[in-house]
Amino acid sequence: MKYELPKLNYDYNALEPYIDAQTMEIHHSKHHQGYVNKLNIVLEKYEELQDMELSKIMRDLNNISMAEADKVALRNNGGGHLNHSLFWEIMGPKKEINEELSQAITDQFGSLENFKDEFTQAATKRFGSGWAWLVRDENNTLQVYSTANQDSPYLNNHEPIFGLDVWEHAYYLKYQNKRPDYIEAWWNVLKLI
Ligand code: MN3
Repeated sequence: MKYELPKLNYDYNALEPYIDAQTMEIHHSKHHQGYVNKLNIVLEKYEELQDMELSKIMRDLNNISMAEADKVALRNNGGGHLNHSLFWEIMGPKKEINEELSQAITDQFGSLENFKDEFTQAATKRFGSGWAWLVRDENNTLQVYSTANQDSPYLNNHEPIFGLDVWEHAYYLKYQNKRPDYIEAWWNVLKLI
C-alpha cells in the first residue's frame, strides 16, 4: 500500500486568523507531502511492512530488523505522516467539543486551565523542532509531554489524542520568532476542547 496525503476537511484559509492560509498550504501540500513521499520510498524495500498499520510499525520499531538508516527514515517520515494526519483532524474552524475528553482532562489535571498551562509549557519549552502531545499511556492515563523532531508517541507505546506542531514551518510566516503567540492562538482552532 502506498501512503497518500490526506485531504483536509476544510479550506486552507479556514483557520484564519489564527493560522494563515499560506502556512496551511505549504505545511500540508509541501511538508506533509514530503513525509509521505519519503515514507513510501523507504517502505518499497520492506514488503512485509507495507500492509502493517503505521502506528503498529512505530510501536514495534525497536524490534524490527532493518538497516539503521532506513529505520531513521521510517521513524522520521512515518512519524511525520502520522503526526500531521492527526494534526489536520483535530483542528477546524468550528469547535466540536468532545465532552468525554474534556471531563477526562479535568479529572486528570484538576481543570482545563491547569491542563492548558501544562501543555503550553511543554510546547513552549521544546528546544528546536518537535511536538507537544496529549496522550493516553499504557495504563490508560492521560499524559502531557513533548517529543523531538517527528517522533510519534506510538514509539512510547502511547496513543496520541492531539498534538501541536511547534516546528518553525508551522508558524514562522505569521508569527516569526513568537512561538508563544502561535501556541496561544492555536487553542482557538483545536476543535476538541
Ligand atoms: Mn509540520
